[in-house]
Amino acid sequence: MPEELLQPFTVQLDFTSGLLAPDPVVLDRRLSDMQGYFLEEPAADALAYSVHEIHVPKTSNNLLSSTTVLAPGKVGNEFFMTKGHFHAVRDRAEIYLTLSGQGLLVMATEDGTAKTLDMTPGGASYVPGHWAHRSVNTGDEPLVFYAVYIGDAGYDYATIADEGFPVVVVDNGQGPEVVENPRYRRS
Ligand code: PAN
Ligand code: ZN
Repeated sequence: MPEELLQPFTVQLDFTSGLLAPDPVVLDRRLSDMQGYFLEEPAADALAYSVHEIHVPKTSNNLLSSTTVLAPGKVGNEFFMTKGHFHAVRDRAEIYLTLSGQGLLVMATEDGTAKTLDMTPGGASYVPGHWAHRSVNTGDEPLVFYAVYIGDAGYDYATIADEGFPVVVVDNGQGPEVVENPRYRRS
C-alpha cells in the first residue's frame, strides 16, 4: 500500500460552460496578463480564458486535468488564444478533448516545426511530449476543452513568451488562416 492512498472521486463537468463541481482551482487570464503575446497590443482589457483544475497531487503517478474556457474575440486580426507553453518536464504528453466551440490547436517543437489541428466537439487531440501547445478560438462561442496531463508536467511559459510560436492564427476576412509569425524568435 502507498503511504498516502487517495480516495476515488467523481467531478461533474458541464460540457458547454466547462464548469466543474465541486471545488475546482480556477485561474483567470485577462488580456492585460498577456502583454507581448499578440502581434498588436490589446486596446482594452477583457477576460480571455479561465482554467478550472481538478486538484490531485502533482506527481508523475497522477493525472492532472482541467477544463479551459476560451472566450471568442480578436486582438487586431488575431483570434483570442491561450499563452501556450512547453511542459517544464519536456517529454510529458497531454490529451485535449474538445467539448464545445471551434478552434485550432497550435503546436511547435523546439527546432521550429509547427503543426495545427482542428478543435471541434468530440475531437480528442494528442499532444506528444516535446511539443509546445496553444489553443485558439476561431469561432463565435466559447471554446471549451478538457485537458489531461501527467501530474509533474509543469509549465515553461518563458520560452513561448520570448520566442512566440512559428505561426499565428488570423482572420483574413473570409475566416481563420494560419500564417507565419513575423515576430517568431525576433522580439
Ligand atoms: C492546459 C492549459 C490551459 C491554459 O490545461 O494550461 O489550456 O493554457 P496556458 O497554460 O498556456 O495559459 C494545458 O496544456 N496544461 O498542461
Ligand atoms: Zn500543457
